[in-house]
Amino acid sequence: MRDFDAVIFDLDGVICYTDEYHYQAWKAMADSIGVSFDREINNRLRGVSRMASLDIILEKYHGELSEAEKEELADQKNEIYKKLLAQMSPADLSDEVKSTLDELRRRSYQLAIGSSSKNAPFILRQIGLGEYFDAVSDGNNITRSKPDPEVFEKAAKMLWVGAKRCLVVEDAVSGAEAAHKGGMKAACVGDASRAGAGDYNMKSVKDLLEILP
Ligand code: B16
Ligand code: MG
Repeated sequence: MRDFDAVIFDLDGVICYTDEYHYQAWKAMADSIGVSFDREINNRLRGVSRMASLDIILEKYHGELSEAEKEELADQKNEIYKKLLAQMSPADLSDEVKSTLDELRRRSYQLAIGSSSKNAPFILRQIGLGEYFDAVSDGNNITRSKPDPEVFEKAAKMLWVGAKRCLVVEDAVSGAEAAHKGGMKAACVGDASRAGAGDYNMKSVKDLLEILP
């Protein structure tokens, strides 16, 4: 018997890469209020929700901001970010990721997205995967961000698959932690793989084909 029935993919850092766009957009916002922001701080924002990311950036801000002012700054960043996302196209989906997804589908696994991003549906449309997944759980249907397991639990529920039968694919340590808290196993790439945060720590997404017969 196989160990899993469904695979839940994180989006940013697993299916495609939008960190450079996040960086440019946060940098423009930070510059506008005179806060220093660099790639090291940007790395801490991986898998973190938009408002929690803003709080990290504002650690260097000397002053008081109301909740409304913070919302305004987050909106400002998101408008810049969306303009950058509009440049994305199916060419931003690698052959490796697409062929791995297709092969997993051929092997009859259910495939879902579990992303913190509220822009997930837009990004998926941009890269040509708008109608591809059996379920999309993202920043629009959750109230708690990773490492809380909510986003993955909701994806499993949409698929009608129990937590133990789901494998989560993540690039962020907080995402692997979220999978574990939700009673799921995690297969990691990138940062999370280097940190040994997964039950499987992979070199790249295609290694899933060894884990999932
Ligand atoms: P948004 P993931 C995450 O996506 C990003 O890694 C993180 O940097 C971002 O702050 C978060 O989405 C929220 O994104 O502002 O578009 O709602 O890795 O969970 O797919
Ligand atoms: Mg990610």
